[in-house]
Amino acid sequence: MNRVIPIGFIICLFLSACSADKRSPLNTSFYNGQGDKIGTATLKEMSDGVQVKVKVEGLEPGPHAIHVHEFPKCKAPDFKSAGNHFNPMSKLHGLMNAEGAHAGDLPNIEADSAGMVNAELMLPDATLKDGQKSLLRKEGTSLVIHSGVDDGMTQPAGDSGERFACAKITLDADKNETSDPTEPMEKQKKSSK
Ligand SMILES: [Cu+2]
Ligand SMILES: [Zn+2]
Repeated sequence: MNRVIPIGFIICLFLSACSADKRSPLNTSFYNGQGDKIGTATLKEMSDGVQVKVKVEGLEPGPHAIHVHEFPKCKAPDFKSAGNHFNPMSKLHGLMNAEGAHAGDLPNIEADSAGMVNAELMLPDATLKDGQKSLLRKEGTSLVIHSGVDDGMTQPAGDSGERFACAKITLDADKNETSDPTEPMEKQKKSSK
């Protein structure tokens, strides 16, 4: 179970990218269930949380749920590998829930009639620095866009429908732009050869 610690340490050694200033802004890419890149996200450490800029195309027009999920694993086609919502403070789901919200909960994004999104969101209970609320703690986390809408209330995930696209939030997320989404474990094996 504790195997994640030495692996994280080894990845840090290879990338020498573990100092806080290299963590922000952090760029990553969204891939859909067919493995096509459909957009990008840029995460930036701010005084009041982490800003998330999302640029995506190829969505159904209308609102879509988007959340930070707990694992940096975007395994197509269903992205179940991303796990539940990022929830370090053990709250309930939903921005409209009195006992919420998960630190990874975000307002819905709205795709225009061409299926494009250009949104600027905020994660007030997250950081890119070290600590319990860090999006980069352990191996990292991920951003998931759903086919449906988050109702802000229903447990455990707002009745948001299928997972349509996924972007890893890891220190090396932007170093892998051109290749297929790869699991951190596989990447670590390759780079140690
Ligand atoms: Cu989600
Ligand atoms: Zn949630």
